[in-house]
Amino acid sequence: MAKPRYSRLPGRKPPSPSSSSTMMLTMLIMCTFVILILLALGILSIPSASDSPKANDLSSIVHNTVHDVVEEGRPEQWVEVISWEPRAFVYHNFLTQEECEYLISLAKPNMQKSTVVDSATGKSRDSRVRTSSGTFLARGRDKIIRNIEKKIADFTFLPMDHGEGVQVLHYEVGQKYEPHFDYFLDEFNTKNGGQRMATVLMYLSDVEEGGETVFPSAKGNISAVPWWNELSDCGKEGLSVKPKMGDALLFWSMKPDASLDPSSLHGGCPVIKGNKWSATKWVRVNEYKI
Ligand SMILES: O=C(O)CCC(=O)C(=O)O
Repeated sequence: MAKPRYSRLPGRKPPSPSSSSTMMLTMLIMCTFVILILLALGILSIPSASDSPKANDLSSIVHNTVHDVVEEGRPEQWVEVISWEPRAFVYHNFLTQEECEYLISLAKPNMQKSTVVDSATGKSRDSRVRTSSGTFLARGRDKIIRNIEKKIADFTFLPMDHGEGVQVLHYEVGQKYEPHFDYFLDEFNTKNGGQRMATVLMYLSDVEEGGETVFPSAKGNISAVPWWNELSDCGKEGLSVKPKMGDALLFWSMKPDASLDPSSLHGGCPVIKGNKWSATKWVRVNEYKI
């Protein structure tokens, strides 16, 4: 009869369930202890709701920025969120001084009294609502314009061929553009490219006083902007951006669900002192054929 085989090694007892749970408890206590030490030293922090700025909390906008790499000999570039209703962003030093001067020099010989679109007929007409002068520069007309249009496409994430030609505007003292929408309410103007979904407004000059771009229906605490004390009375009627040469304001006329955004109502305040030059690029939902 075969004999049962026994191991010569001393027998090991399997761990009892109570000893393994004691080990786990000890490890848990040790981990908690380590986390508490890291929290006390400030190496770890618990995110709280008050850390993240609320939408429309304009007092936080100076911190709400994205900085770009600083190129040698070029002013710093950074993007600032100025509002979520409407969605609006300022890209500081978007254009160089040379680009601003180039756009003005191209436009100057062809400036004409600005018009507005009649929402009943869809046709352009003269109006006291808009007293500036302006002209269009054809899309892609030269290398410098194409380079600016490429920068706009990168900023907006919208294709270059969805953009209309840049419209250069000039406002003298007293000239203005009353609050209006950039989207159309007629069919005629949306045949080519569909609705206007975003606007990039580039400031080609500083303005000594007035000339702000104002959003009278923006939601939020409009007086919390850092430049509040520099604004004209018109600028204080809403969320305002003070023109500064080279800066670009991007705002959306449509919400992310593609419905029209009435909070995008905006206007150009009367210039009180100095001159205002700006360049507007309207970007459509679809390709804009030229
Ligand atoms: O000049 C401004 O600040 C506003 C211009 C504007 O509203 C436009 O071009 O649609």
